[in-house]
Amino acid sequence: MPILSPPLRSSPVIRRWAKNPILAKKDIPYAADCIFNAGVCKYEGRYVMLFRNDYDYQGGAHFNGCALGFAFSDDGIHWTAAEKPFLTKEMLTLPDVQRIYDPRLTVLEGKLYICFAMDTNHGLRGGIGYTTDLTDFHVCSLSLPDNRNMVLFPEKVGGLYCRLERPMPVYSRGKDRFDTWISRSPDLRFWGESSLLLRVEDLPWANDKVGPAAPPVRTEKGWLCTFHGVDIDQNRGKNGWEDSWKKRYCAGIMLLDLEDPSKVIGLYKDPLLAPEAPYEADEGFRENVIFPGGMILEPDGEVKIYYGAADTVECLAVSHVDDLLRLCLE
Ligand code: BMA
Repeated sequence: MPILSPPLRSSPVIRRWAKNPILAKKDIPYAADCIFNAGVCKYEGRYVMLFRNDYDYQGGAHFNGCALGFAFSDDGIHWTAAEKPFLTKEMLTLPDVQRIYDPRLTVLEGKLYICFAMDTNHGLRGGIGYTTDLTDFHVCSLSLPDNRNMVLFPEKVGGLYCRLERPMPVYSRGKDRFDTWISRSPDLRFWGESSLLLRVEDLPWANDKVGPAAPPVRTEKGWLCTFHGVDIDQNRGKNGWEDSWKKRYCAGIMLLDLEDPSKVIGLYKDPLLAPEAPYEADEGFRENVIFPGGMILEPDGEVKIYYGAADTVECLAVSHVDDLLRLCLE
């Protein structure tokens, strides 16, 4: 497929892993169709990934199944999926819940937290939970509708826990025009002190939404944060398995103040990663989607960024922290 208009290109400082995807349906020992939008962290001596698995495709935009599954790795590159899913639709006991998806992982005070999106019959909620042994699941808080793409900072800032999120205001902003916010909490349960962080209009390449991607990573210059930015064009037609898919998702990068993360102190004005590779732009359920959910800063400065491609497979791209900081601050 030709590059979408307007053309958007990835930054030269980031390199896709040559053997992408790093995880796909063929790697999963149970029912799976699309493996994507994973959270990734280092936990108890290994790399841990929690991926989204949409399965039992019914045509159009509909999958009967949506599950979350763990995979593990010693190097962050080669992954082995657990034998069974972590959470399936059938395991959800609340009567109102339809599905839980798009997990993000943060190790905070030694505990493995999972932020997630939850569709209910009465709106879309963002949630924060944790697991103690990779099998149990405890929910700490659920937002009011409509909110999602929550990510937790890996430590308290100024004595409070912090999260980024993307509420979905409809009445004040028109239909689809969603921005990134930051909120704070004394206990991970009650959230407030919310403020607007990054607006769609801050990005020349987005016209639809901007939301948190991987949980923030501490660097000496600030909190390094990826985000997703979306542009929509009504002239786009067939662009995946559905009759039409008109959006494009790219990854962006910014830097937040270490002491006060409600301040953006650096922002790269172009996309960090734009859909270009065949598994991002030409194949899969929704083409032209890059949706990062995990970022790991290695001791030697390498940064691994994990992202869902085309809502179908999980991929890896690598860069160096100094290059990413330069992009944000130039
Ligand atoms: C968003 C979410 C993501 C998905 C993206 C592109 O609204 O549903 O899970 O990757 O759309 O389809």
